[in-house]
Amino acid sequence: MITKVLFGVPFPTDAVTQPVEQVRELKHFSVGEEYGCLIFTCPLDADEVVYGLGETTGGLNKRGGQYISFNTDTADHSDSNPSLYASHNLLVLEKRNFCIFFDTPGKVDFRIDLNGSGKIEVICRGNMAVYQVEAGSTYEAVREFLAAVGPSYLPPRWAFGYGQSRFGYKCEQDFLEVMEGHQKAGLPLDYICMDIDYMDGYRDFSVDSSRFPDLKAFSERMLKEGIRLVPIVDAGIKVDPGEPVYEDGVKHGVFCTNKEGKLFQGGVWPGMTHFPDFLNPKARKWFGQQYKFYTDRGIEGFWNDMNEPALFYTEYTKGPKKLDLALNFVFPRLRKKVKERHTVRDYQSFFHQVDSKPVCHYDVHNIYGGNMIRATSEGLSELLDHRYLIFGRSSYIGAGRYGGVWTGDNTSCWEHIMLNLRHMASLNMCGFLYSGADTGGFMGNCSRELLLRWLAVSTFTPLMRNHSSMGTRAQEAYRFGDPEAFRRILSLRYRLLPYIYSEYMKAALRSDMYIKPLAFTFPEDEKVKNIEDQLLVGNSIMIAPIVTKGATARNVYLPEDMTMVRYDGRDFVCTPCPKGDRQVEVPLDQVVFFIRKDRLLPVGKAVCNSREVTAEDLQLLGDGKTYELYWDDGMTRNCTEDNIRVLEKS
Ligand code: MIG
Repeated sequence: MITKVLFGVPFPTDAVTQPVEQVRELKHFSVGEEYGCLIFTCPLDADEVVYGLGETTGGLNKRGGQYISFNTDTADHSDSNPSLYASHNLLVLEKRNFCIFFDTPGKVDFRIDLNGSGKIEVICRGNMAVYQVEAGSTYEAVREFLAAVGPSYLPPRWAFGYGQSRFGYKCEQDFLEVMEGHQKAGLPLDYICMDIDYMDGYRDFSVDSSRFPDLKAFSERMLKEGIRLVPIVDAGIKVDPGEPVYEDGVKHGVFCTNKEGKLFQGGVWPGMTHFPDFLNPKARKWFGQQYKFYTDRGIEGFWNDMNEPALFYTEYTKGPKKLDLALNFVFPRLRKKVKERHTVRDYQSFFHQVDSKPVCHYDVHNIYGGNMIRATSEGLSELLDHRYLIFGRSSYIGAGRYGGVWTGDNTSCWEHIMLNLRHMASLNMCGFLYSGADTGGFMGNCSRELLLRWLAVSTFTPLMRNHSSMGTRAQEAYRFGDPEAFRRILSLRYRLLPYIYSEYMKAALRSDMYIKPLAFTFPEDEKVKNIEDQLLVGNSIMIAPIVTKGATARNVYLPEDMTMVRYDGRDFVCTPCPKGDRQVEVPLDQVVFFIRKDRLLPVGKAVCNSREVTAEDLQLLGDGKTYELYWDDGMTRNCTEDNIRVLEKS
């Protein structure tokens, strides 16, 4: 059962869309007040596991950490950093079959058994709703929460293909090279992302015509080869008198204002920009309509970046650049402090219009990014009559109805494969089904071994995109010598596509998670509670990937009898395995995963593009009897249970 408790008059975040009964008391948590803040406290048993918080650092079990919801553009994804790009204020108390959502657009400080305190403390400002769900199991509690949030975003089928990206692709030639590189090496591909260099002077809704003389013709040419272009769109609109998008935005009053009542200016890639007031429906509408620039040119997939919003400086904190660099060099710590102070000041210095009243950005900071995704999604749903791809960087719970997320600027290191796994499970609890990390890592140089192992993990995440930063080693799968091992791993993604697509769509239609921790399915098994490197993907598969450098084998715990599947690039070798621990060899060019007891896994043919994937002649692996397959044309908006049919093992 889901109920809510109000503290003051809550700010409407639109996170929860279904009606929820209001009650007076919170379960499990007591509430105090100090220095104008609310403090929610819940004592924890020694063995209690706490899940949740979506995209945060730390373990899948959040115990022992501090997490601050305050959307931040940061490349530090280590456990000592309390804030990443998103705010997903949901805690899941596994032992109590209970989850609780602190629905406030401002900063929230979560201290979960911090320094062995033996309790959860949540500190934030009032004027908020707190939602709580009690159910017969943890899994049911989360599903009831997801139902209250509302149905997940539905991407087109091609969005489940493999995507290639790099901060540094500039002109047509670069994109052709990437396409041909994959084709020549026999590697599948569905889309290539266009990073900020496609734009004219980093202006949204523009293209550099010296690099792309005819974007429409180019996108059509790529599409003939099955490759879609997926441009980036940033939050800020360049201050640019005389330029139509800018002038139109000014004319329609869609930008945030400053203390003086003028349009606020913040420095990002294009130089000074105005920030669309995504909290205002009129501004969302305006921004969404601008995508016509791309849809007119045959483009139907996008990523939204810098929507925390990231600020390099503002009209109030623009200091001399040289001094800033020098300070960073000599006193990096001091510079960090100065920056932090600037961030607060910057976010306090601009305003939104909510119901015709000014609202300080700082107080509603965490819902800005998600509302950019919403603006994009609502615009595209008017411009197109079928599904489109959209994923963003910054988000708040509820944005999962409008699009997906990627987890930002990670690093080419082994720890971040683990972080990727944890994020997937935690994001799914918060309604972000379409998600994934920069496969291979964004910062730093990726090794062949790391990329192969990472691809073997991303094979199971809805968003499977290889992305890296300029200045790092080229990371396309054909750049590491003999591509055979990459071909083997990537072919698995396309052979599993009918399953991945089907499980995703069923999860979305049924307020379910696509990826979940083992404990959600095996609540009685004490051993699975702290397993973070094995996850359930859909309802048939358990994965247990290699996440350590140099390892060629690992221990896997099977909570029930399962079928082990070894994919060597050609055949699926199935071995029945009894419940319990097992040492499993996984050579670098293979993927091993498990099919659950009494379940089936449909697999298709190895193809090089999602348009060649069909639901015909699927092979059924595993010891189950039936499989419910969701299938449609991959584009229609008419996604219902009617598209599900039952496959039987003969
Ligand atoms: O300030 O567009 O997270 O994926 O390649 C950096 C350039 C801006 C950050 C994104 C990253 C993207 C990069 N962007």
